[in-house]
Amino acid sequence: MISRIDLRGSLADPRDLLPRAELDVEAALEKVRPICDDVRHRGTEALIEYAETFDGVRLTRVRVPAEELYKALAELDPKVRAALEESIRRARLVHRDQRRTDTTTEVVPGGSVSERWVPVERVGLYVPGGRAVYPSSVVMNVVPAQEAGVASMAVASPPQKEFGGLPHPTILAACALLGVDEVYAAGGAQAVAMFAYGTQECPAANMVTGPGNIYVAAAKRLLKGRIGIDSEAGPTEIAVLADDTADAAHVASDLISQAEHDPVAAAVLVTDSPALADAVEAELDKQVALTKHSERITEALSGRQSGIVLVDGLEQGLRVVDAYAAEHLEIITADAPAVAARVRNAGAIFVGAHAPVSLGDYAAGSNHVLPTGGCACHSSGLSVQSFLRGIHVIDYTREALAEVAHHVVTLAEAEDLPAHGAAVKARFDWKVPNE
Ligand code: HSO
Ligand code: ZN
Repeated sequence: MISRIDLRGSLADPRDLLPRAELDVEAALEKVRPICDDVRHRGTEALIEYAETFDGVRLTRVRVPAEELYKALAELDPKVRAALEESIRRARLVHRDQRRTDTTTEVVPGGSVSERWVPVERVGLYVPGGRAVYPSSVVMNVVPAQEAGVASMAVASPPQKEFGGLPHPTILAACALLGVDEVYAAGGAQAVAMFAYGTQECPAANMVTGPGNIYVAAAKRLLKGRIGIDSEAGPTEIAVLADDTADAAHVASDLISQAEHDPVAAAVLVTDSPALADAVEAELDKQVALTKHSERITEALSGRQSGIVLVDGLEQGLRVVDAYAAEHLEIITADAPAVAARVRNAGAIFVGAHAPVSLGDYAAGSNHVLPTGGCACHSSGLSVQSFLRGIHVIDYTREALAEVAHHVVTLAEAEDLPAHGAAVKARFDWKVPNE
């Protein structure tokens, strides 16, 4: 079912040999542009019409009444509630520690530059509602925003026919558990446009985060600038770097776990052990047949974006996983912490035999909104930092300015911007010290 790529002895750039699913966000742009414009001009009325067209529900309002959130929480299965509470508790522990402290650097006596970390004022968090229902994504978006100190936040999730036009009750319950009471029944590109432009019911936000389908990604690309975004978030990916110490059944179950998300999800095993490769392949055949979503898992594993990659040894294995820059990377080798420490590109690294990706999806304390599509070579996952802006504060006395004024004037002249220099000269009656 899964293809094999033999890189042993190969000197080629692994990037060219490891295929990825292509997502044509550009093509979706043309579809979402009129939708976003419509929401911009007609607001709630447009959102209600799109809910009818895309979600098959007739809404009278888009904002979910707060009573519905508390009702959903009261009706939530106590086991799910306990699990979500533990997930929230762990995520808070980790994200609280991410908060950067402000810095002040005295450049010269009387001249300092500070960096003040200030939270974004208002954020919109998008929670998809398609193939799967992800209350865990509510946790992963809300917790870092709250720990960053974001004062105003709203959640949007598609209206569900089966629940009378409300978002899924588990999503509503998760919002209530987290203390978020501003929730909208809006999905797709129209939800992103609602946050970007604001509507009669929903004030515009400064930033929108959260995963979504290709239309959500396209709307984020289109409206970026007008509104801040986290990332475009493509299909999920797992890469496993394993040697002959790994348990083939566990490796196979981890690959399957992320293939479960989507027929275009990617699962890649990189190993120097042909015996492990054979054993994992056999395990995949065995386990996929027994799992609930075997159809889409089979599609994901047999797609050109997935494969078992054979390498000469760990050194080449590390080069391959760095080139791939996976959203999730598991290291299941001898001395896994040492190997993991050498990885440069990954959204998140799961170390050793007892840290499967699904632990991170729900309850490790880490965030599961991570860079996909190779973006891990330049971007990070969602964190407290995503919701903060570092503002430089420049504070110079007359004496401190005097000391450097001639350099400012020189550089302004070198750039043929004499008015820049004049702004400094004027403060010294046009007689710049040291000039
Ligand atoms: N693996 C997904 C997150 C998730 N898994 C949510 C289960 N629920 C992307 O990191
Ligand atoms: Zn997952």
